[in-house]
Amino acid sequence: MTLFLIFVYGTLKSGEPNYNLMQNETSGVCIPRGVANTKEKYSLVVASRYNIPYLLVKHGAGHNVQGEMYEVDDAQLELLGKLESHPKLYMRKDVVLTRNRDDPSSREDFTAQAYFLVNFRPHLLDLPMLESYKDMIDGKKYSKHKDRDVQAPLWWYEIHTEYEQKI
Ligand code: PCA
Repeated sequence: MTLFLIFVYGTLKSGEPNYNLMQNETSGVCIPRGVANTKEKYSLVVASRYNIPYLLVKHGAGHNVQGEMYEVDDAQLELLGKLESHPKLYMRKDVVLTRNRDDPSSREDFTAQAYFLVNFRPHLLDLPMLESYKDMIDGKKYSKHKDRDVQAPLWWYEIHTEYEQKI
């Protein structure tokens, strides 16, 4: 069985709104592998009407973002891909991580995959950049898929350059 190393930085982290997807054993294999930070600085912002966390693909600004690693199988990867609308909205891409950032003697770099926002609108770079996501930061509460307005036209234009506003 092939396993993939995934870095989660947002609602899939333990204690956050979609963490249940990482625990449900019927969906697929999902083994916790500890915490890590991105080796490069990235912009992690909360955006859109639904207060969703996005890791922007451009690096250099922001923080060494903190997240959790999981080893997942194909079935779990497919489940996560659906949640994140990969590859239309988020795109899964390699990211270099550092474990034990605070202890240089045992520091270790390795690569995992994370869900990035690639074609992001430039105004996202003006939002507060987080080092570590938590729901309700600045009073912004995440809306789960089931709580979103299914009648509303696609809102992806708010954050993604490849989508237009439909009135
Ligand atoms: N879920 C994925 C990407 C953003 C989100 O909310 C994660 O936690 O990594």
